[in-house]
Amino acid sequence: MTSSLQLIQRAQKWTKRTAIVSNQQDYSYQQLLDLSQNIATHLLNGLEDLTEERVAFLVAPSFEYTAVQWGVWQAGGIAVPLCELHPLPSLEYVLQNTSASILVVDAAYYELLAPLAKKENIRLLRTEMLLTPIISTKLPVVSENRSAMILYTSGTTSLPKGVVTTHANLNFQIKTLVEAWEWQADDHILNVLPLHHVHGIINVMSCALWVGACCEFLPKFDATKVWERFQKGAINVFMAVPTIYFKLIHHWEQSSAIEQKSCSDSLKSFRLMVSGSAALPISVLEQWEQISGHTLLERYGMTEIGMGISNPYRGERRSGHIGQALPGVQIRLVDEQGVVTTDNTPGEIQIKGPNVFQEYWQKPEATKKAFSEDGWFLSGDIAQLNAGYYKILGRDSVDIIKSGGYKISALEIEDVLRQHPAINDCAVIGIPNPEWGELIVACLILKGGHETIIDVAALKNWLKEILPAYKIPRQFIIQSALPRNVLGKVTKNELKQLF
Ligand code: MCA
Ligand code: AMP
Repeated sequence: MTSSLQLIQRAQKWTKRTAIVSNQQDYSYQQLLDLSQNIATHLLNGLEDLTEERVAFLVAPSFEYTAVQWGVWQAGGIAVPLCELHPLPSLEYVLQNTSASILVVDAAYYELLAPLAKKENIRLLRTEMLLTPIISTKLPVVSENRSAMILYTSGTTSLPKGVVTTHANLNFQIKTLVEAWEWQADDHILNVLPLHHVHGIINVMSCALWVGACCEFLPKFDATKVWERFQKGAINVFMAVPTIYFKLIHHWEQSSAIEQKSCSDSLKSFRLMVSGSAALPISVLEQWEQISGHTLLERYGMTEIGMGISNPYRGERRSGHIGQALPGVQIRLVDEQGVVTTDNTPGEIQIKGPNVFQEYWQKPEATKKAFSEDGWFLSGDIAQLNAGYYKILGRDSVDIIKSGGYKISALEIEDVLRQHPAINDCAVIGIPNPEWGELIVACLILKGGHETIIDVAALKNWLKEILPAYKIPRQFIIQSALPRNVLGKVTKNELKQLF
């Protein structure tokens, strides 16, 4: 059966090739097509089309994850991948916010989510149940302009917003990278990234599947396992956030000289190594160059736009710079007066093109605010063009933190901290850190005064019930008051000096 979706249609061209390696098993494109069709039929459950119903799924990175995603799309649903690291309140927020009607979960999460699914009247399905063969029904025709996926991203509001992309957006996001980075059918990429963000879903998994290449999954990042896998051969493309390269370098440095040589030798046959999602420190770029002989290709993206700017695959990869606009993507820099800047003058990165998302889920006001009157998406990142290469200078908001490649809202953490019985007020900031990019830290004003003692371990445990580990502050200081400007706003840059 031919699919109306390009990514899935293309898979018919190379049915015998290996699409996915997971849990030490190879799965062909034919197996992926068959299972995803089976899953679509299960999801439809007699309906002709899910007509953009939201299908949330909590499935480990694996062959099954990909098949569920393709199954949702073929059934006409919107894919809402959930994060395995999220505690129940974060999962509940996404399920309620999207009004998901179906939730697919691996067996490990069934007990946790069954009561919530019952409460929200969501059809709960175990992943393994979707594997049982079923007589396939006719699948709906899904046009390119229909919504395909909702990913959650933090911003300058407390709670994350759902970013809705259409199939046309995703196809374009994939195609521009396939062209720019010369993806080939013989490529074999190792995915160590979580699959609820663009980096893992689009740049790694979907680009590989677009060209008939192979995507191999590790269930989660582990430096020892990554180096072991590199040494076994076959992998020739790798993409990760700077924190991961930092951790791989650290592991290499701890190894014996023989081990180091073997690790470095294994990278000689690689075609491409990419870094993104956060600024790549020049020290990491240089150390990796020494270890691997590769100059990391740094690129810039956002959940709302996929990738927008990239250093070239061929040609100079300039350290400390993110490169040039990708094919078909328009970029301009605009200063505080609304004037488009010229070379060497800072401005906000604004983006236009078929890559740009459709809307924030059920947030028309936020969507409107995210665009200029003439239709450019306002990134909030400040950059400057230096002799043909963009360089990121910072962000227009101190309330957005990038840690480990995750975008985190300081306001969300502050709102949670203020619910703690001992905390009167607080301010959360990110401070520069070589490993994590930014480290989350918090300044607390306690109800009992600044001489009160608070059990930090207990506070962290309390936070872990509500927030994922990567959003938990790593350092706390107690003050009697927060520094504020004449308007009463906390002066976070001043606060940074305290840490
Ligand atoms: C975890 N830990 C941290 C942090 N995260 N400490 C400080 N800061 C953090 N941010 C601590 C944990 O609490 C734990 O400590 C220890 O580190 C190990 O935790 P674990 O979860 O195992 O960490 P890890 O596996 O080493 O995680 C590091 C990681 C992960 C692999 C870099 O953060 C990651 O997968 N990041 C990628 C996120 C991503 O894909 N971003 C793309 C979104 P303890 O042992 O004390 O408890 S951006 C995007 O998609 C746009 C479009 C783009 O441009 O790409
Ligand atoms: P997210 O919302 O998780 O998609 O994160 C997008 C943000 O990550 C961007 O707005 C940038 O602030 C940041 N980012 C992505 N790539 C880079 C890069 N190469 N250098 C600096 N910041 C980056």
